[in-house]
Amino acid sequence: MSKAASDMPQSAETKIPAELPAPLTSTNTSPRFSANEVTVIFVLGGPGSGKGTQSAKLVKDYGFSHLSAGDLLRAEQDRKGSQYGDLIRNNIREGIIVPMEITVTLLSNAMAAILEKQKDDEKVQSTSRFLIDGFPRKMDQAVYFEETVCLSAATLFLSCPEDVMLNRLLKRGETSGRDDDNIESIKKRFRVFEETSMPVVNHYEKMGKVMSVSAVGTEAEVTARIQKEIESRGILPIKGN
Ligand code: UP5
Ligand code: MG
Repeated sequence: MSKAASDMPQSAETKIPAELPAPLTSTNTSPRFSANEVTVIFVLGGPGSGKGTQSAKLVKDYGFSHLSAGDLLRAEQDRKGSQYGDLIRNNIREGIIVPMEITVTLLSNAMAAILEKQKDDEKVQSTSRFLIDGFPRKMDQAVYFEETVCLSAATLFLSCPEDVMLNRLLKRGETSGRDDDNIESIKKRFRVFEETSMPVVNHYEKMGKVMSVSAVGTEAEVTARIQKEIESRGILPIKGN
């Protein structure tokens, strides 16, 4: 079992194949982190909408910790000795969602590592604010994460037409080296986003938890829209605090 999986409590009711990490919990009803102490904002939007780009800006402006589910999966894929490397590689190339237990375990452990680091440093309390980028991509992931890891405070949704995203991804694909920055994979990613991930956005929208921002325009224009939305909602300390 991988280190990530062995860090997690075992479940008696796992529905996943034995080689995958056990779910975080089956009977425990309380999340690993309290939403009173840890603020989680999901960042959702189609492939190439600018989730990573804008998250980086929010880290700088508001002191968030940024966790990209895709980046964590790519790191696990490349980690020597990972038993999930091939599975993750194949799923990403096909634009298919990796079994949620793997992604949630990676996210939960990354959050724990960051919180552990800040424990002794009262000046770095801002790191208890997390942007979780590219997750949850499916309704069951959203439920599972909120039940076992942390309740989300809000979702930032970057709304972007496919033709704009396609151009950005093809351009990035010239140099990115990402296995999924090719036209076949991109089309599959678009379809999965519409069919599987948009229902998550709609779910949080109904709960009034979505900050929806147009991701068309320059990076600076999109950033300005996000800042306006975040500050008008009053869910975060004002910039620089
Ligand atoms: N760019 C950004 N903003 C721009 C702007 N305003 N104007 C002009 N250009 C702009 O941006 C993409 C490109 O556009 C960059 O070159 C950037 O400079 C430019 P980026 O910020 O990287 O967009 P992002 O939305 O982050 O695009 P990304 O490709 O990362 O999105 P995906 O959602 O497709 O990728 P992710 O890494 O999240 O997931 C990849 C795969 O991992 C999934 O398909 C899935 O197989 C798997 N996965 C799971 O299984 N589970 C998960 O929970 C998460 C991922
Ligand atoms: Mg990204």
